[in-house]
Parts: sequence; C-alpha cells; structure tokens
Amino acid sequence: MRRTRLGLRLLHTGALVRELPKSFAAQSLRTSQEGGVIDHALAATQHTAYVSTLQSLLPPGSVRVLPALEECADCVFIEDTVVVLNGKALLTRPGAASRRGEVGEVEGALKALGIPAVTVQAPGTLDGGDVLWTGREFFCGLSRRTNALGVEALRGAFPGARVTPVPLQALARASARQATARLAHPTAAATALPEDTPTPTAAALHLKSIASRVGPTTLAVADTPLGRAVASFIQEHSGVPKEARAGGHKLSFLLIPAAQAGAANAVLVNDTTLMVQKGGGKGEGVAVLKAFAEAEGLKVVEVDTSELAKADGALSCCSVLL
Ligand code: CIR
Repeated sequence: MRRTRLGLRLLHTGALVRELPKSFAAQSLRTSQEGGVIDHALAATQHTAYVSTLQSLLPPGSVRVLPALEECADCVFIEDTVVVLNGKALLTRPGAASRRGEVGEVEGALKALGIPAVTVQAPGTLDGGDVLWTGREFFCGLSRRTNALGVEALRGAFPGARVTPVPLQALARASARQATARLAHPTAAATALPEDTPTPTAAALHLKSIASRVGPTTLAVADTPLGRAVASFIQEHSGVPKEARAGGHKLSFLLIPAAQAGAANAVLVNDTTLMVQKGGGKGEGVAVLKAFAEAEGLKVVEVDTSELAKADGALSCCSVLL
C-alpha cells in the first residue's frame, strides 16, 4: 500500500488470493447451518468471479493465486492469515487450530515478493479479519479468534501505528443483554446475563464482519445493536485528536441497514473502486453504499459471494491487498 499525494488515499499494488479447496463445502467452519448446504460448484464460480474482478482492478499479473490446501477447508479466507501494511507483514496465528496450517504457504508467497514478515507467537492468536485499518490507525477485535497477545503482536509488527483493541465479545454480550431485556420487559434496563454467555452469531466472529473501511475517512458499519456499539467504541477511542480537531481526519460512519448487514464488509480496492457484496444488498444496503460512493467519486463493483458467506466468509476475507 502506498500513500498518494493526497495522503489519505491508498493505492494497492497487488493482492494475494487462494484457491477454493474441494473440502470447503463439507468441512469449512460454520457458526450456523442456517444458510443451508453450501453449493460447492456455485462457491467455485463465485470465487472465480471474485478473483477476476480483483484482477481487473489491480495491475496486470499482480494478483497471486496460491494453491488450495485440502486439509485446511477454510484456506480460501486468506485475509485471516496475514496483515500487510506499507510493505510490511504480520503472519498470524489463527484462533482456530484447524486453520494454522494455512500460514506457511502465505509466508512463502511474501518471501517471494520480498515483503518482510514477522509472526504472531503462541499462545497469541490473531485472525486478520479482526484487524481494521482506518487509514491512520488500527482497531483490532478481541474476539473468539484474537486474544490480547495477538493485539500485542500487531502493535509490535507496526510500531509506528496506533493499535486499539475492540472488546468485541463484551460488546456483543452487552448488545445481547439489552435485546433480551427489551424482549422480557420492553421498558426495563438491561438484565444481567453471565459474563461467559457465548456470542454464537456469525456477526460477532470478526471485527471486519461488522465494520470496514469504505472511504478515506469512512467506515461502513452494520446498523445492528452490535454494529452501533462498535461504531461508538471506535468513535470514542479514535486516537487522532489533533488532526480530528483540525477537521483533518474525523472518522464518519455509514450505517448499513441490518437486513443487508453483510454489505458492511466491503473492500476499498484502490483510489477509484469499492467492491461490495451483492448478496448482502438486494436492497437498501448496497443503495446506501452506492450513494456514498457516488458522492466520493468511487466506482462500485458488485460481487456475489453468498456461498462463501455461508461459512461466515466476509467479502474482504478472500483477499489480502498488498
Ligand atoms: C472461519 O470460521 O474461520 C471461516 N469459516 C470464516 C473466516 C472468515 N474470515 C473473515 O471474514 N475474515
């Protein structure tokens, strides 16, 4: 990633993607079976279209396609294995043990590209899907996949960057408590649920499932109780006070209607294009993004990754922009 003269705008010079393994439909991790059986052929077609779209938006030959690893059914979700910023990389140690074998091949690809990398050490865990770069600072979800040592590793890998952990699990529990309280007593304050109440929804898997960067200073956020809680947290903790006070880098939030919450994860490919989830936006979700993009002078490209989404894959997780 490079900064242009405008300072805030980013230009990507390539990407890493990974082929879809044959084991994907049957063995990928899923928080819910609600979406039904994964249609492998359709998933493959959608993934091919995703890769072609990226190829059309980035310099010729700059999208490296890594081979699938059959024993790692989730390997297509390459974003979780590495964080790249300004030509430096942090190889992760994914929170799901079944995914740790994915990292080796990515390390080799980075070496071949001459991108220096450090690695998250055990017992630290970090999924790239929890790492949100706003353009000036990192926010990192403390989730079922990423722990405090993972956040520390991110801080160590990018020493110049501010890194703020986002207590995703705690925010998800608080949102669930409020929703439960409203159901039980519409006017009552939140009742207590035990601290270890699980947060089973796919929405809470990674920070970037809920919020993503869609413009130089704009984050798209799902308009759900959890999305709103995440947006408030980020707003409160954004650490660029001097610039913000001067009006230079104040983050704005674009709320994506809950029914199309999947569209809150979009990919800002370069200065000119925003890749958005078609399946997440049969209606208003994408309309909101389109209106925003038009105002920002960004082109919108829609891709459908509905079959990958059944395994909790957000749009951004199928690529790592370099
Ligand atoms: C997993 O549970 O790890 C995969 N089935 C989904 C990973 C999605 N990753 C992402 O959105 N960054």
